Amino acid sequence: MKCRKCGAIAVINMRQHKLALCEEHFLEWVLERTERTIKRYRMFGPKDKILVAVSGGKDSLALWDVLLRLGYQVEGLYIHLGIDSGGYSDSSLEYVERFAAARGGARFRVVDVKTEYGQSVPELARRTHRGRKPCALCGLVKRHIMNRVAYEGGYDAIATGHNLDDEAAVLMQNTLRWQTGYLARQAPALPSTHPKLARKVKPFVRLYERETAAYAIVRGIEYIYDECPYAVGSTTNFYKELLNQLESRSPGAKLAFYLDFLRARKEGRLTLEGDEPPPMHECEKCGQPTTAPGLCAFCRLWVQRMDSG
Ligand code: Q46
Ligand code: ZN
Ligand code: ZN
Repeated sequence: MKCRKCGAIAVINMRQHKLALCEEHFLEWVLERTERTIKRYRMFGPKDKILVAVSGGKDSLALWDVLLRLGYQVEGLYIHLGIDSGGYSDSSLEYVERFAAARGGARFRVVDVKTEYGQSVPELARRTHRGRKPCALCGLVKRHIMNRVAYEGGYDAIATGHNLDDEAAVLMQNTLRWQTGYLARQAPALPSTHPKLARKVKPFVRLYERETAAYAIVRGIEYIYDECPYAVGSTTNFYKELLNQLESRSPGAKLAFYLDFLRARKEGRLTLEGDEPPPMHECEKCGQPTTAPGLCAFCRLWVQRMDSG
């Protein structure tokens, strides 16, 4: 297979785009496609300060690399969740450190949940969720910390490495259950709904997981290969497999599924409940915006922890 641009040996063949590219032209293509996505959805500009949430995995490190190469003002945030008695979280942090060191000390900060709040995410889940999978809780903790760090550090946007496979799987999950509230919030860029909440953006939404992985490999980015142990067997992974079956029969199906959803919303052919943000209050304890008066869901967790422990 040859590169369509220069005729050299191709490193990737993207059937969904009918495009094969060599190393050099593939890297260039990823940069251009990400930049176009950032502009199309008005994610941020060169003057904005971006906080990229990094997990040590391929998507977030590739995103950090792309944003640095595109010249954006970007800094990393690693949230140490204390997964697997620290083993999984410790080794993913090492990948983040190595990545930053290899880029002349790219700036990032670390928030250690246990050090800062007294318990790791699995410990907190054992107490408050009776040992059920910590994912729902983990999502809540991560969102709270990202919002706090972005607000305190004066960042304009929080970027995450979600790729097309992630977004299409969530879209499928939400559609099968007609979760209109969730569907309404599923967007490549979520505007800020409160002065204390930064914009949320996903610059990789138009890249397949296979493409972000290829980018990381071609760029020589070392990343944690294993998934978080709690992700194994998750519903999202099940939907990803289903979509991959569809994709192999019909290349481009995944991309069309997601982009047609965005288009239908933009053109007003699909209106969803939840389009209007609910009124916000500030949490009595941490000051972060919350929909209900009193304590926010994050602060309630720790109060609950003390009661039950
Ligand atoms: S980190 Fe946290 Fe994920 Fe692990 S505990 Fe679940 S939500 S699976 S993205
Ligand atoms: Zn080429
Ligand atoms: Zn709070």
